[in-house]
Amino acid sequence: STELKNLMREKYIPNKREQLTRIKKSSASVIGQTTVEQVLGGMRGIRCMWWEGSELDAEKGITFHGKTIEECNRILPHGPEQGATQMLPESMMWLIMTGEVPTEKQVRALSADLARHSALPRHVDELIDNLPKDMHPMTSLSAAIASLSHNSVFSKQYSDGSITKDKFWEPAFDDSISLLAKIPTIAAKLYNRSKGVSKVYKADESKDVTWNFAENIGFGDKLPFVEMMRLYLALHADHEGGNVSAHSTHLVGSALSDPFLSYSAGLLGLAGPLHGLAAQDVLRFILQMHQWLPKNYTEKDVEQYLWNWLKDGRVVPGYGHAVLRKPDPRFTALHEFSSKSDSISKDPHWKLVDIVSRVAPQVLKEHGKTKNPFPNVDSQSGVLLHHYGMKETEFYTVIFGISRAYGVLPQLVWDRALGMPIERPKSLSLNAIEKMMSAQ
Ligand code: CMX
Repeated sequence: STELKNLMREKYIPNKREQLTRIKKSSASVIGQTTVEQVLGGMRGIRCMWWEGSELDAEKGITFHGKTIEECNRILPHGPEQGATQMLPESMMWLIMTGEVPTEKQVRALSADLARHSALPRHVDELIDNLPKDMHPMTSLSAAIASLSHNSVFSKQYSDGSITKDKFWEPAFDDSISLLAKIPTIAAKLYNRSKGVSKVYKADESKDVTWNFAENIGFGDKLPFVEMMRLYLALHADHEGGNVSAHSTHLVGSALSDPFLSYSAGLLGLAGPLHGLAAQDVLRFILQMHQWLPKNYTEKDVEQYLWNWLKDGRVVPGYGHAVLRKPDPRFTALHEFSSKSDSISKDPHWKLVDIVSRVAPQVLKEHGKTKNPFPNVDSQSGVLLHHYGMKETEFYTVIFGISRAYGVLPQLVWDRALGMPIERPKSLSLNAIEKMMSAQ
């Protein structure tokens, strides 16, 4: 991470600061208007937030500094093994932070650095050991990440007054690297603990983060699992700034809470069923449906199941999106990966996911409520983990939580590098809204 930090200091930050100064000169320019519908409708489409690493288009889906998932997977450095074809989350993080594609050498050095910083302080180990074993792992993950704040370089330097505002990004960068290095260790400890396994995390500096994580949770000898996990972690990293996990990290960070506290808040948002928890809900939904369906079921049977589900007033997990109006390209990327794999494409649960992805859009269109009847990333992701033997559905959002850190922490570093202020949008009561409406 030393090279990345030096490049940030010498090249990327001065350039971006210059751009900000230029923009601020005409910052009274109007780029949008706000309607009452937006204020009461979850603030959809209001252009009011700065986010650098990725952009979400309703039709085309996510791009990372203008690059599609397919492009990223082609040009970003892969794992160190012969024949590895999937981008690494470390590579994606470099792209998100700098806007440039790292070299293989740069990524290997970053992986090694993350391995070096992966050990947990004793108090975090002890905290986890004392949490109820049946606590949801997202609650435990968030608590453990918050407790890392105890060792935050940013908090320490801020409170002892040893840094000025233009240098805030430096300890924020160090904390972010430390968090990225330790989150797989925490996740692995939680996973192993839930299975009654006690294991000290060992990270090999010649391997990437995903390989080390897989090794520590007992999947290390299966390259197909590691490759799937690399793709999974890289493509869940960032989805623009307005989603709940990204926005809450950014918001809490704007109060100059350190990266551990900020991301702990982001994880708590990810733990909601309308956001990241959908990953676990989808798999449970698919397993339940599979049990209910007759042995030689048809698309008609699936359609019937979906209607029964909707008539009970429930949402179909893994479908719909606040911004997207087409199938999620992250879904498509995972679907393509699966279709090329002999073993996954023969998995009866994956086959059902595949059939649902063809049947559900029609049913949801007819149901007439959701603005986007297509599958999102969560409708595909869990079944892949399940296929490779990770049957503990509660951990699916934890994997999402490891990944999201690769996207939102670079933004937090940028927030500090450009001296972004505390966020404080204007809120309105219903009375105030009515008054403003009648005055028009
Ligand atoms: N099944 C049934 N109804 C759905 C639906 C679905 N998958 N998606 C949306 N709807 C309903 C909404 O509940 C809402 O109904 P009400 O008017 O009765 O409240 C109506 O359709 C309009 O909603 P929308 O504008 O299309 O969707 P929102 O922007 O409000 O919400 C989302 C987006 C993702 C929360 C929603 O589609 C949903 O609940 N999907 C299922 C959960 C899910 O897969 N979440 C994961 C999203 C990706 C991620 O963040 O990880």
